[in-house]
Amino acid sequence: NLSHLSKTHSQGDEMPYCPKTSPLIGGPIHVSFPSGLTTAQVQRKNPLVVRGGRYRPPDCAARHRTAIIIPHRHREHHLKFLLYYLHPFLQRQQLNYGIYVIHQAGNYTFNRAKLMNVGFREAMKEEDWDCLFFHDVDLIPEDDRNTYVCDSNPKHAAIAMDKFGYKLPYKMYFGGVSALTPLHYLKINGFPNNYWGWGGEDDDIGVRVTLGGMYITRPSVKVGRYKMIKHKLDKGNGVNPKRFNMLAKTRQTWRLDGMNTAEYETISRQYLPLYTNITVNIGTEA
Ligand code: BGN
Repeated sequence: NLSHLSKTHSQGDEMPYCPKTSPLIGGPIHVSFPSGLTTAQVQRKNPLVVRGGRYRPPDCAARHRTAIIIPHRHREHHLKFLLYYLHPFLQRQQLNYGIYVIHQAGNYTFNRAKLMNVGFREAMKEEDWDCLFFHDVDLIPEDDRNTYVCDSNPKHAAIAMDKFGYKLPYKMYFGGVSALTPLHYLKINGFPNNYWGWGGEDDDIGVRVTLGGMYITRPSVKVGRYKMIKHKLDKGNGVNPKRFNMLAKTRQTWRLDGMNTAEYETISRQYLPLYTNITVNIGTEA
């Protein structure tokens, strides 16, 4: 009787677990940005992705449930390329996954970290995800071996980005793409809600990891490679001049500001073919 080795799928049929290492994983991925790409094409290339951007392997029971959280505003063009690469990439890794785009409503200054808090709460309402990947919209993974599963400690995945010469820009860098389990996330009281505009919020999250008694893990520089889609600094996301002062106080503020204080109003939740789109009003700076 091998029933202890298999898991019941939603359809009720028994399936073996997927292998520990997916046989579909290759190595480096060639990333380019074809000019005529349309969302309809991305959909056609991913026939097994279902409503809301969900997927599970058709022939084995996934060992991991990963939610991808993407903060977003006015970057539809980038999103299309990210979905084009990310869906097949996650499928080759044989994950049970879902993609959530958290769209900041209005024109007030962008707040990446607060949108991540929204994404965490909204994704966990729907499914018992065991790993959350907090993902910039403009970063494309360039190697299949960069598996989108969590480690025993928070993981910084975007270790080698082309714009930094495929090296870490500095030792404590935690930006771009990072992965936490729900337990890691709650241990650090989530992310700060008060970083409006560009910069510093990722460093704050990195400091929280240490304050929460954990450390940052990373894939190798060969594997954690990303290509950034080139763009100018966005309108509505100017450099945050307060970031230095705020970052100096993280030790005093992290328990008072974070998951426990994230307030927002969900405007809509759309289950689109390639992702779940959550539009949210996150307010303005106090
Ligand atoms: C750092 C920013 C990060 C950003 C990286 C890479 C700050 C805080 C200064 C104390 N940090 O300098 O937010 O992700 O550069 O661009 O600005």
